[in-house]
Amino acid sequence: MKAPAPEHFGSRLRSPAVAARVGVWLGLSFGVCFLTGLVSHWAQAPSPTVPFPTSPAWGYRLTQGLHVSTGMAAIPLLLVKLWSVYPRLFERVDLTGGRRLVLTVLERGSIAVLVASAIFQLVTGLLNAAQWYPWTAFSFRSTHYALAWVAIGALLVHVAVKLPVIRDVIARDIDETQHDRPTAVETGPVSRRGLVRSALAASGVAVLATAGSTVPVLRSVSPFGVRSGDGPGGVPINKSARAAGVVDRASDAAYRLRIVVDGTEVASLGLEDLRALPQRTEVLPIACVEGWSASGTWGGVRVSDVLAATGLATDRDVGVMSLQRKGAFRRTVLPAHFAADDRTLLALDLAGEPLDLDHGFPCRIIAPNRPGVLQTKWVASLEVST
Ligand SMILES: Nc1nc2c(c(=O)[nH]1)N[C@H]1C(S)=C(S)[C@@H](COP(=O)(O)O)O[C@H]1N2
Ligand SMILES: [Mo]
Repeated sequence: MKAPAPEHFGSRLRSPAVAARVGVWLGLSFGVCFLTGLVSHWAQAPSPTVPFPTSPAWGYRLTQGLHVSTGMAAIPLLLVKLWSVYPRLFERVDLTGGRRLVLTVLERGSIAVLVASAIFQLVTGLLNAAQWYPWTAFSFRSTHYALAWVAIGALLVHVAVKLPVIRDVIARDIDETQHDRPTAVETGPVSRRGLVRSALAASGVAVLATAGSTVPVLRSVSPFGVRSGDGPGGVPINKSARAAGVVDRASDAAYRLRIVVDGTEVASLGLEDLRALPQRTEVLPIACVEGWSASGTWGGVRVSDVLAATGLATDRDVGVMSLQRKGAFRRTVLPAHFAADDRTLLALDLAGEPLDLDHGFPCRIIAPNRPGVLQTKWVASLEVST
């Protein structure tokens, strides 16, 4: 069997005119996805040099919704783009001459890295948004983050190398043949313009099919919005009390919230003690890193009031320990400025009802502009170091 050559691929649809146009949209999606990904990484960092802001309260909901939507949008675009350029894999490479050799190696190498890292990012992101974690060998967050830099670096090199061609074909009519391979003659039922439009339409469908998990009015058109269904109080449930293994401890009538300073318990508050403190109501979203989000009306006590009730100031980071014994999210850190924010609650109620066991009963953290993963449920203790 002989390897195919570029002339075996006759379709006129495969042209720089198409690749560049789809590429521009793909580049935009990747750019927004990368920047919003950086925001998410920053929001989850335990103590970043520049503190993550507590306002606007809906900020993370917006950026993470954009992150997952632009990632979804990129999937059909990447497929069409790869389809439109892959015959070039079979091109014979002319390796004579130093300058050309360097350029070829740079171009081909950056494309190999770009394609591999782009596919890796979209596949792992998609699986994560579907809450399916088939990997055990590596941490999703650190790998997805590291590969994002690889992908964006390779993308910038690729755009720089291709810029002259991109500018030229974008300036011309899409059907111009200036840059086509001489063998590209075949015409079919689909025009180039039609192909680009279909790619964009497919991308729009991919976004709509998932965006319902963030935008309530889109729910009916989102068959894949993983958590588009409602949980108690109109907020979906991410991990149930049973799955977290906390049913007994969380429903124990003898529950007390422990306040710990430098490793020693200095006070403890029962539910009636918490109810006796000033009660506040805040409308704040749960915005999961997996892309879904939902707004809730939370009632409860300010974290700063709880600390003040035991004589503590809110000028330090507050460790939040869950009743959950296993799992990465059982302990989180509420940075000092989050703990001090008036909207940051130890929530006892959702939508006017006591918290459901699955939403974190007896109490949970709910803070503005905070990734869902850090909104710790079934709080066992608040811990401060002096
Ligand atoms: N203790 C504990 N708290 C947790 C989690 C968890 O697994 N354990 N999951 C977090 C994640 S990833 C999200 S998105 C929110 C979801 O809150 P909800 O289930 O009430 O919607 O809870 C967060 N709090
Ligand atoms: Mo989450």
